[in-house]
Amino acid sequence: MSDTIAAIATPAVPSAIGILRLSGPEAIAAVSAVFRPLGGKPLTAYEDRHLVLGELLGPGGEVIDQALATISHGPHSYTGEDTAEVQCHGSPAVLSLGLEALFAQGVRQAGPGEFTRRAFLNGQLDLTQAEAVADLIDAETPAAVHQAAGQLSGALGRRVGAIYDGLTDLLAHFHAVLDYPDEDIDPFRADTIQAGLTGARTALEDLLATYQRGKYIAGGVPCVLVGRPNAGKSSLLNALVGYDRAIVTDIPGTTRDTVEAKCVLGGVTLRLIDTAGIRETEDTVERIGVERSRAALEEAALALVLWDGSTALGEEDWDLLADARAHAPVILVRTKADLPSKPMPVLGVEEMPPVVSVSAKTGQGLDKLGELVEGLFPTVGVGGAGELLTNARQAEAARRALEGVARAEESLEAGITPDALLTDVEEALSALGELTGANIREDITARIFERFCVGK
Ligand SMILES: Nc1nc2c(ncn2[C@@H]2O[C@H](COP(=O)(O)OP(=O)(O)OP(=O)(O)O)[C@@H](O)[C@H]2O)c(=O)[nH]1
Ligand SMILES: [Mg+2]
Repeated sequence: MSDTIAAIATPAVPSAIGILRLSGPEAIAAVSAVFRPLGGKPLTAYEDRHLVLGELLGPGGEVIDQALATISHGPHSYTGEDTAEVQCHGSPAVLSLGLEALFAQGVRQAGPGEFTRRAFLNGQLDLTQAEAVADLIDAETPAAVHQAAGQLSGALGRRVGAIYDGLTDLLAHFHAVLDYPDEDIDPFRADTIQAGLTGARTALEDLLATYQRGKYIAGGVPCVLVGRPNAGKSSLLNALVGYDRAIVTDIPGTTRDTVEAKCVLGGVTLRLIDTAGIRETEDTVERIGVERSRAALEEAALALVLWDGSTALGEEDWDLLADARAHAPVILVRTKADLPSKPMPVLGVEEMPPVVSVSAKTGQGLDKLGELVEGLFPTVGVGGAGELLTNARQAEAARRALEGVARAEESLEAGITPDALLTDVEEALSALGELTGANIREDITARIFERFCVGK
């Protein structure tokens, strides 16, 4: 039996409404002790999920706010336990007094993600849905919202569940075969098993193929800014994130280490990585910086190659462009568009990446840059929202499942005994079980919920 937890579920800043939340066996009793409905009827006399107007009391029994309260008896609640919520005015002082009053009733402060963790442990959500809760809270773009909302409604869980069910059916065939060890696999069964394994493998390959897109939608596209010293990389980063994240000076070689910041551009979350300007240098620190720039380029899914538009494109810019294109899609960015510029270079169609002129100073061209980014990472009309793999944990589990199925398929073709196949399929099933949380280890669960905020 778990204890009763409480938390302030809204941010600690003055706002119109603030919410106190409780879950556990004493949740309803504790709230009833600190909330006095107007009209005299006790809170417990109201139906579940009915909003009741009343007075919220502080630790000394004094009235601290006029508020709304609601109760839900388990298992018909978010966590599956008895729960209660108080909506009061969003004053951090009111909320902490209210929370203190609840603590006086013997409930304790909830840890990060503890409500959702209880929901998962009580079978209200599978693990992919629980992860979707955190993704939804963190969502910065409409695409991220749609993915997380779909996942929360169970789309990914159902997709994985269908593969799981197919493999479970196959196990039944294996067992039938194993019950008659002296006989060869009857050809009918062998065909069914073969078809089932192939179907599962294809489904898993398709699922794994969604990871790249899902990862970019949920976590952002790693996007490196490269160019010669003074090209305007740090200035562009600052313009895109909207504050002075990186140091800007007119001294070439200002940025030494890589600087990261997130922004949303063209409906796409970018994980921008500003880098040291690339040039030959004798300076030890700067040389390490240049090495880091090249390493960042290798990790990037998008490279913005910048050159100072008030100068002509030089040989070093061309080399850098070629380098960048070997690693990632490139957008060529001509900077300082507010200054008199050299004519745009004329390039052959084939060697021409998309080009845009921008000014970090006036903001000119940033919209166009956004359109180009969106063109490379389209966010609308691509379907599959909610059933993409979005994090490394899910992808790793899906990969192990695929390996198990592929091994079983090869073994069957090679005529290996059914019990060997059985082990491989069981491994695949266990990996899929981890993905949805059906059989996940306690320590891994703890790690997943750590990234949640308190009150969720
Ligand atoms: N007029 C104008 N000046 C700019 C613009 N962007 C950058 N600059 C100037 O160009 C100089 C270099 O800018 P940075 O952003 O530091 O360039 P960087 O590419 O990060 O340089 P390093 O870190 O040295 O590689 C600074 O003096 C900036 O003020 C712009 O859009 N318009
Ligand atoms: Mg810089």
